[in-house]
Amino acid sequence: MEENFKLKNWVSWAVELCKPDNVVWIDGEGLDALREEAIEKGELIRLNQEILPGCYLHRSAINDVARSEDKTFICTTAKEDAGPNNNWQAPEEMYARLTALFDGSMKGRTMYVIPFCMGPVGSPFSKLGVEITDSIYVVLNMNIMTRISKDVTKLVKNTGDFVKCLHSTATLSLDDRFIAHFPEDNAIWSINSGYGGNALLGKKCFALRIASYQAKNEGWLAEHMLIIGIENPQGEVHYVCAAFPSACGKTNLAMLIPPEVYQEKGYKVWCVGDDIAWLRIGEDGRLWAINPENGYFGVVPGTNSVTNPNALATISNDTIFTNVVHNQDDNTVWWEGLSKTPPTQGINWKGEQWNGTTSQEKGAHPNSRFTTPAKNLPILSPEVENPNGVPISALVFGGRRAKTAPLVYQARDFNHGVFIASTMASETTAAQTGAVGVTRIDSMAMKPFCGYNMGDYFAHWLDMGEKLGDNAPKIFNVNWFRTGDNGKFLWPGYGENLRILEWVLARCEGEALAIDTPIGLMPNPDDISTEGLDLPKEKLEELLHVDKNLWVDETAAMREYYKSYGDRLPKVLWDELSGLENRLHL
Ligand code: OXD
Ligand code: MN
Repeated sequence: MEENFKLKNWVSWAVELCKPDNVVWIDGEGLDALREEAIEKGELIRLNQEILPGCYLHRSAINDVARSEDKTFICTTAKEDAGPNNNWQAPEEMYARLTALFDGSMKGRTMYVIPFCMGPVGSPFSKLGVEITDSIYVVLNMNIMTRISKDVTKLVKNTGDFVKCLHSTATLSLDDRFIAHFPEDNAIWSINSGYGGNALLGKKCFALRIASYQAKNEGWLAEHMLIIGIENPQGEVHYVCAAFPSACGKTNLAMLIPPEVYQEKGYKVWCVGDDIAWLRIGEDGRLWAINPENGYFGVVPGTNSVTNPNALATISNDTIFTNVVHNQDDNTVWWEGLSKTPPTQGINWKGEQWNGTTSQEKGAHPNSRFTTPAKNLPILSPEVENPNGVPISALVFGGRRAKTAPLVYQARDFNHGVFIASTMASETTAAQTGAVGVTRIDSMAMKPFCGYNMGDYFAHWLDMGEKLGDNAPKIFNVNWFRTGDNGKFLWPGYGENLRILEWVLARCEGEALAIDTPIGLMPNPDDISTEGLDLPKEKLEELLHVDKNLWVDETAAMREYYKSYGDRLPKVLWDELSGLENRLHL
């Protein structure tokens, strides 16, 4: 009873602050009426229901198309607890600033209250949240991305234990846009953005920033990782988690279709998750993972029947498209990379008339997205609802690097793996506002998502490694994006990435050789199967080549980066860096 009070009290407080005209509770039912309302208001366009049943198009404000990292804050009492990896403001100051902005922000609007569950309902991994929002688009997206039901509402009421997520699109003012996290209070306040990563608060804000903080305190990990199961011809499934920065192909890897020669041998891939993994040490001492999400919020451009046929099949039903081209010929959607025949009668992501054969500008925004339910994915893992998750054999990290990082290498041991992951760098993409193509260190692909000081986060990783001991998954680094002198990608990527994961898993099973190099353990070109693939050996050699001079420059950047964490950086990692420097100078 008292627990139920917590929810009621919090909602009453939000009503008093935001002053909506009415309040609607969301339990997953009756959403058709909301869809109709959104269509009437012009927030959604119903697409051709014969070709794309259950699909809708949304266009966001032009200044609101990506995560706003400069507007994202971690508000801990002590500034050092947020760390140099986060923008910080004192909680009382941020609360005061945002209280003024939320005051009356929902006048003339409806407030939606959405109790939701991250992770399978009833799983020991799972966590509850409640998002308050004034956006139907957010309600409909949250309904795809999280678990929402009468049972979840009951659970939230009965336990009173939930992350408080307050969101208003308010005026969409860029100047007053804030995505503020209060890890010490289990609270998130987001205002003036309707973009997924800023507004669907179950995703980055809760499942990564708040959850990473909870995970540190409770002894588990919340990571920016896909989870896939690789079934070998003997029918055994081994699971891999892989972390890549935003828009570096996690969704494509999570949904990969094995190359034909592998299919013929009986290989299959099962997708558990494409973006976030929550990992715990199981009773058997191994690392187990669940996907806290219930759908996919994927980058659309480039998705086609070659790059990701599974995604294409999934998004032909029950999907919300955001900021793609509206093809007026048949009331469907189009984006760059879908086909070679763009519509001539189109409306671009900005809402302007657009002719794909004559226009110089892209029709879909580079960070345009689909939101689609996991249940529609043809290769959805049967383990996705398993409350205990799946056991993880390997942790793979990767970035987008034109040179420097080779196609694949393995860490010597867990601590070395933490070092590799903490210093991994990648070129920025359109998933965040700001310049594209700038190389930056993005530790564990979590730099924009870690809800506390990353020095402490590295220490937590090392601690997890110690607890896991011999049961720890092996750690690898991959780079699908290496280019040759002509600037073209050397590696074909997509389904062919299975060839690399095959080596990774063989290493985990002690069945593949590796050579010791200054940066870690690497395959010989002959250790990577190229059966059925037209890839000259010289290319594979180039992909696996390590340029010592580039790595010496790289270690200088690592040193600068580590310094920014001051005494919060674990000594073990300084030792690992010195070890790498020594090996490079030999
Ligand atoms: C995402 C991101 O949306 O990383 O997954 O930006
Ligand atoms: Mn992501």
